Amino acid sequence: MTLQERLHRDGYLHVPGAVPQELFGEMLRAVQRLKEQYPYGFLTEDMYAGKTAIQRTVAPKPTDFTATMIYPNAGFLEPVLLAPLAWPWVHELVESVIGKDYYFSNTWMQGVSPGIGRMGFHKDPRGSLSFTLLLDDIGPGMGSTCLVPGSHLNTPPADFCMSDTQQPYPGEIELSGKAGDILFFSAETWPGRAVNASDKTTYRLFYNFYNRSSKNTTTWEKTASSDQVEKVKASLPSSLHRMFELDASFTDQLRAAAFNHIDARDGLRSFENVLADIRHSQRTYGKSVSHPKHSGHLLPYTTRLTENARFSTFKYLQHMRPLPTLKIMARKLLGR
Ligand SMILES: O=C(O)CCC(=O)C(=O)O
Repeated sequence: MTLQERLHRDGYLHVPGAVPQELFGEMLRAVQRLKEQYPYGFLTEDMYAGKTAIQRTVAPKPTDFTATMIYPNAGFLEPVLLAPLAWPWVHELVESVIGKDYYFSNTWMQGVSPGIGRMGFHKDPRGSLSFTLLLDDIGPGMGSTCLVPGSHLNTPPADFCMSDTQQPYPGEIELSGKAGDILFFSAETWPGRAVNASDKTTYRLFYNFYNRSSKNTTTWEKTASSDQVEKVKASLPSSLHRMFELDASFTDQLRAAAFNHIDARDGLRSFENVLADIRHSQRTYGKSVSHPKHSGHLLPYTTRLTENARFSTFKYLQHMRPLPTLKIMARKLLGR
């Protein structure tokens, strides 16, 4: 089975030893510089609105709202951290999921200190693919991403299926491995984060890509300087520069020329969204999601993960649990 087939089947893919040793040494030195300069990371606000991240002066506590140490735009601060963006095999995998002509949407480094609890299972908007690069050897229970394999197909948002999304779920796995491993995961799975029960802070880099029909901006558009963006582009082959070129009006064109998927953009926690998600799935599973007018592009809020799958409304509904579903319905009725 090819890497692509495994990614499409499972919704995630572990690529051990992905980073050549010499490059990894350089990346670790860059990471060390970031840790020395910003030992506790940053507090971020709405990056899409251009809000500048604030450097933290004290270590976050496990009980803090943002308990992990985040280094937004890490790869724009240290371009060597974006070296994996130059690798053709990475692009083959990204393209196999979100089509050609995607852009690089988000990148950050994250430190998870001992004692930090789980992040709840959720779904993120359709139309994207992410990977993490492990900067430490991270075994189970050491604060890595967890997810339920196969949950990218025929599943409602996690909130409808679990009475407590913070609790472990049967069959979940952790995206753990050795330093230098890369782990892809789809936003359509149920990802979350495992507890860090070890005595060590573990660090990972995150990279996220979007197809142009699903989103028209990035976290770095208003928060990285043009110098930083130019430096990153200069470190990559010119054929890849398009990943850093944004054009909101083209996204509008892609959306306007396609049938309306806008209502099904993600797995938000509302009942309407689940109904829209079912309609969207019925219209897209088992069919080509290629854009009818713009070659290489996908329909808004789709990925190629569903092209060879069959949607079963029965299977989808079977995942839902009565109590959490009733709670969500009650919140809707009470207007909360
Ligand atoms: O690994 C993590 O910290 C959480 C990953 C995740 O759920 C996400 O990026 O959506």
